[in-house]
Amino acid sequence: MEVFPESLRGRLSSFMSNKLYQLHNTNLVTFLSNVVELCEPDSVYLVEGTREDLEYVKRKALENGEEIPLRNRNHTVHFDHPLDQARAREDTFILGGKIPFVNTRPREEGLKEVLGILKGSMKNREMLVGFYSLGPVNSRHRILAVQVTDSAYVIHSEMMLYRSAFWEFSGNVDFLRFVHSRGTQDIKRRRIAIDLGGTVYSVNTTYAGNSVGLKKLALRLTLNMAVNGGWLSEHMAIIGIDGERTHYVTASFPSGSGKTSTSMLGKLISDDLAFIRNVDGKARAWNPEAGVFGIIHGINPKDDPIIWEVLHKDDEVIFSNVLLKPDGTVYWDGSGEPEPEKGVNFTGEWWKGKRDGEGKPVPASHPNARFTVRLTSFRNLDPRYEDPEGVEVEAMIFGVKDYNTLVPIAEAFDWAHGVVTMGASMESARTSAVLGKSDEMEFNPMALLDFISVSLGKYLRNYLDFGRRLSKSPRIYGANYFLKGEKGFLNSKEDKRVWLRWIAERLEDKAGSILTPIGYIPRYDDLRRLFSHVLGKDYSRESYEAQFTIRLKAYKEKFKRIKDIYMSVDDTPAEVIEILDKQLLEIDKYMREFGDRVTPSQLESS
Ligand code: OXD
Ligand code: MN
Repeated sequence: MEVFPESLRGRLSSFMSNKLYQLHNTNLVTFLSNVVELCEPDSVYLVEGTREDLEYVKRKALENGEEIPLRNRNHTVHFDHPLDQARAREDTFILGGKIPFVNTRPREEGLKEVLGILKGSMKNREMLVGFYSLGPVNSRHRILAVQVTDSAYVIHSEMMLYRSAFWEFSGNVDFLRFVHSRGTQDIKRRRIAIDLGGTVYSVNTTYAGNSVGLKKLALRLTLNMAVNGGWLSEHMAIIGIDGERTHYVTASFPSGSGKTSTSMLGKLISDDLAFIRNVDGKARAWNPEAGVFGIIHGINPKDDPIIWEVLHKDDEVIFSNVLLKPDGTVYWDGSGEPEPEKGVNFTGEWWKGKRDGEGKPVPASHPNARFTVRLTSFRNLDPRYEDPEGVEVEAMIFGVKDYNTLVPIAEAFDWAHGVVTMGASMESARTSAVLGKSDEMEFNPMALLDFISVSLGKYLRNYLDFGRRLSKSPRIYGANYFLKGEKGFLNSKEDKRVWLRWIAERLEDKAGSILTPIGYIPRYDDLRRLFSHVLGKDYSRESYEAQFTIRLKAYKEKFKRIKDIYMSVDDTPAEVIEILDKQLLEIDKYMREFGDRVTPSQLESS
């Protein structure tokens, strides 16, 4: 490499130029020069990830008003535009041909538009460049990524959420590319354009789910890489649950339906994302991230003691879209603290009783308000999160928010049954993490529908094959923390501890099960023992019968809906339809014998 193109050289300090030069990475220089020519920043700052860099980025975020300091000097608050409080489904698209369920735009047209909006977007601003590794830096499976942005908040978040890896970019290594500009915050011109070749462009948005490239934008790229490479890139937590020994399980839940709280019940490896590979016949999992960008609504000291502690000690926290109180601390709904009279929130000045233009009450904090923290702040962090070979996955949980149908916990008959009837059949009440109405039931296979970047058929083919190639495939569990009876929720929040312990005991062949048409459910005696042992609670036979009655008719309707969906997808593997048909036949058989519902005691005695 001779000299850098003038466009880039003229914007770098000699210190930065020298650093970049030492990498000898022509791919990187070409990429950065192109972005500079497009976005026209005043200057470029390369963020290696040192203490000084962190101080610099934090100072920038405060100076340009992206973050506001709080009374605790390690805490800040960030606000996103009132119309930019969640992932923007409508404005996010893959560049390329049509894929069912996926928002796509013709490549040339979509690219031209987003590049047009990005043109000159960084004038009078500094362009920050972050260098990261998805996964442990020393892992042979790590994936390198570069974030370019004019937002110090984005880089500050990434410095907490990802592993910095500047010097790993040495030589002509390749990397994923994320180009972001706050733009003018003209929400009508918000665009998030995903080029599966390895680049994502994002503009006129600051909400981290749309702007922090390495999180949900990278997921579209890595999912595509995984499907083509025979591994899995999933929207899953990874946790170690204790029985006689630690068992690692993954947990896939749509945003806002129990994933973060579940990951706090065990040894924490990941709260949101997992890369899973076949290593010598075993499924092994890594967390591509090194921090948590979690929903803060409802976090309270009783139900979430670990997160509460993280948010109240002296470690670094970026709060977003909570209420900033006049005393320089923050408040969020569901914290159990009294609602303040006034403060500042995502709509500006806020007071109790404030209404928006349409007369609707404005909550003190947004339902999708968040916290950004490092994994190392959690006392339940498992040091193996840095294991370059990942942890072995023994079980996978697919969980949904379903008020009417699914039992709290069930075990699949086998890999393919679990993948199809539990993972691929997920339907869940809509989350506040995407813009739009909450609580509508949505088809959301593997909690991934928002992030899928290939056709569902191809995705499922890879999933089924992945398990088959393992010498021992993980067991699969379906979970639902939200089942209701006539008088409301049938379970309390802490019951999930029991379900996890039951899974551990299943893996150790200690707990039994009852065969049902939809999988195996726990036996009453085991649960009574576990409720007493884990929660110190008496577990009544009535509670058990109510929670584990199989609502055959509702299950049947659900699987019919799911089958219709998969029938409409061209490339659904025949096996998926066969398994759904078999599932439906099995339910029919029980319906002929028992009617619309069958209780565990009927099943036990039949
Ligand atoms: C997230 C999400 O932020 O899924 O994790 O929305
Ligand atoms: Mn998520």
